[in-house]
Amino acid sequence: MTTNNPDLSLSLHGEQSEVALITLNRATKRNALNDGLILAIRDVFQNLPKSVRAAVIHGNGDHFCAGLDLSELSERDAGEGVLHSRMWHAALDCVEKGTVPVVAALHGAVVGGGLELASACHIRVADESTFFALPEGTRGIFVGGGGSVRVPKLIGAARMADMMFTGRVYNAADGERVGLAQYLVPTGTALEKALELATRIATNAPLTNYALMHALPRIAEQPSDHGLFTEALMASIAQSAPEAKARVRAFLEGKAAKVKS
Ligand code: 1HE
Repeated sequence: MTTNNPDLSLSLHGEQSEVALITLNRATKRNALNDGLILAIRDVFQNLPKSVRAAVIHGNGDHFCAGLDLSELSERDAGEGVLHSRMWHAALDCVEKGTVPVVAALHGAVVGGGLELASACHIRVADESTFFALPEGTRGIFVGGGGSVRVPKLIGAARMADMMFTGRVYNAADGERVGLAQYLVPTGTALEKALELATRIATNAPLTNYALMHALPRIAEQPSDHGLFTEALMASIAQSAPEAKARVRAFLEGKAAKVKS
């Protein structure tokens, strides 16, 4: 299935078309994100088909994404630069605060805006070819796609500053160790693993997934007292949903899977 931009495609997977696979299709430019591609990402996440319960994003070719298309950087003035960055923010907010959890399947370069895109996703699966970097520091620019907000939440401000001060590149294993990815898998298997995870996520109650996407990150940023109160509200809403009651009943009747080690 194509989107309105040939550099981005969408296909539906699973018995009920419950998993959306979104593919960056600009391998000759290492999936560098030009304005058209950023707007296409915004549009695709804003308009996912109703059947979709979870999504996967990955890149065609040897790399996930080489970041901002540097050939477009040329002649923006300060005001245009603000609007450009805000355009990225709006698009990546549609990924992070959209309707369904998003799993990023990573390989090769996950750099600059590519890391900003990956960090807007809810789960990152990196294969062993993956490397993470923020070359903005050495290109004389700054992150503008939400990186200074999202990356420190994954690895802390000190590690992010180090990446930008020194041009440090994290390989896949070190990236997983510091928190840039939650899963590390053999080269060539990130997409398979990401689809497996998304298929599993799609079986959760939608309200639980919604709470994980929209309540948890807000609670984590609230003062403890506020956070505990918000948690109580969310817990109460979730457990009063008919689907939650049915799932708990199924467990008590021995009809639902147990937690396995
Ligand atoms: C690009 C870009 C790009 C590749 N914009 N065209 N991002 C960067 O600073 C990363 C810049 N890219 C790289 O360091 C390398 O390209 C890679 C390590 C990702 C891959 O290397 P390689 O050897 O596989 O490919 P290549 O030969 O370097 O690139 C292939 C083509 O893609 C080539 O174009 P061609 O016409 O000569 O074939 C490259 O110019 C093109 N290409 N990366 C434009 N990024 C919201 S703020 C976000 C801030 C940022 O993201 S700053 C950018 C950070």
